[in-house]
Amino acid sequence: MARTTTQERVKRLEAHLKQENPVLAGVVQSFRQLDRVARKLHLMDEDDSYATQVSWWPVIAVLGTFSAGKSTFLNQYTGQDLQRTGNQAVDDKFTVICYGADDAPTVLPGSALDADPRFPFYRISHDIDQAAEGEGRRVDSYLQLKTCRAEALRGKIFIDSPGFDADQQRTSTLFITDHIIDLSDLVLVFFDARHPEPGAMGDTLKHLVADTVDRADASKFLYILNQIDNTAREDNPEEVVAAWQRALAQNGLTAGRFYRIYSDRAALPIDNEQVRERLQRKRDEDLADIEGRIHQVEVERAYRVVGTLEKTAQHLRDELIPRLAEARRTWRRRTLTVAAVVYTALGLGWLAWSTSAGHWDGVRYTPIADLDSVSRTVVGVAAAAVLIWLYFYLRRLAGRSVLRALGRDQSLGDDRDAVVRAFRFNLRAWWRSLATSSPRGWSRRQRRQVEAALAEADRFVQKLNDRHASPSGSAEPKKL
Ligand SMILES: Nc1nc2c(ncn2[C@@H]2O[C@H](COP(=O)(O)OP(=O)(O)O)[C@@H](O)[C@H]2O)c(=O)[nH]1
Ligand SMILES: [Mg+2]
Repeated sequence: MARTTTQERVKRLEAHLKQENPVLAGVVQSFRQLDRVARKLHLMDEDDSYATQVSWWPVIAVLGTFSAGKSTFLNQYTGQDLQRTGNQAVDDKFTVICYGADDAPTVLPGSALDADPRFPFYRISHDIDQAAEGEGRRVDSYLQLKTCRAEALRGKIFIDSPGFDADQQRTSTLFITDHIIDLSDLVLVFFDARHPEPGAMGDTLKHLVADTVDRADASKFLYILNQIDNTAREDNPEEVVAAWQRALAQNGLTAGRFYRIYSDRAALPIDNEQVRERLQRKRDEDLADIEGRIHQVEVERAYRVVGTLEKTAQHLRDELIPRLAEARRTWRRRTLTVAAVVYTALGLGWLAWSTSAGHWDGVRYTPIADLDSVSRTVVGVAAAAVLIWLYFYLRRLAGRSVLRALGRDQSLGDDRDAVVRAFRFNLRAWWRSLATSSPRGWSRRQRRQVEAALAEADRFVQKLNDRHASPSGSAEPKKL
């Protein structure tokens, strides 16, 4: 059978992960195993995969004002000259940056992201269209994808953004910014210490700070005052920082997650030795914190993906299969009830009719008494055939009524389509006995495959622990 496009993509995903994170490549294999089980049960379309429902990479977004040093930070972090930098607004696109096997950085247009479910912008053009009509076609002017073989990019996706200015932003850009904020695991919000008047950018602060501090996922935002080296030339460097802290506090950010850094590469020389040392120490501390957080989301994401594998397998075994078995039992009950009623009615009706027609002579049934044995057999077989056909007819009627009930069953939630599809597949197997409640396609082999996926999930957690747990045993990562 020709492999469908989704399956093709999942294959590519696996190949990609083999280079980047072999543990997760194994997880893709387990997802594909579950896919096969689900397809066998017809719970899943041929062109579908559990693997596409997982976000495989943690997303780290870098947002902030124009020329705050976002691109410089990413270049430094990756050790590559990936993004152009400069004080003029050099790029007005969102750039998704991820690991690629090629030595030379590769740039792909936004439509590549739009079409690829591995990335967080899958079908974004459709969403952009909803926010700003007609703009979806221009997805290439909003987004691009850069891949590059940089160790620092392994296992994560960064998003560099054009400078944010709430007053000048177009609906579509605002929409993408909000979309990015929603899907990111970590958001670095950059401000620029060169502009010591944070009061002048009220709307921007509102969007990037006030609107973010009360979110349920507020802890994923890190607010970074960059280019702190510039303050060295001020008479009172601390005052610049204090002004920012006040502005952020006015926008609701009172505690923590406020960092002060600068880029070694881009910084101006700091003459005052004392000031230099102080700024640098603070910078090193804060940078270590930020990098720690980046590493943490990567680790958490890996655990979460394995957790999703485990949940998917358990859900299949403990919810979907029992629901289908239950549906089969209802089907059997209804079939038996209907058959009992219909056969009894038929029997009684026939008895009444034949009695009144005088077919019974004592204990003999006269209409067949005169037939020869061949004809008797023919009549008997014909009668049995009609009764058997009737049974299958009633069985199908009962099955259809169960199918309709499943289609209306709100308690199935997101599983409804899958369960309906799988049950319809059961209905078609007229030869399978209703005595078994085991869903069609669910044999010992399938059960073993699901158990194997669960066992694998445990092994993956072990492997991740081996990789990420600190050898001293002090910080055993939680199983998420
Ligand atoms: N002095 C100083 N300049 C910086 C720093 N980071 C970036 N720059 C400069 O600021 C300008 C804007 O940087 P860029 O990374 O393009 O900003 P973006 O618009 O936020 O991506 C560039 O000329 C950088 O060289 C820093 O920490 N200190
Ligand atoms: Mg930039």
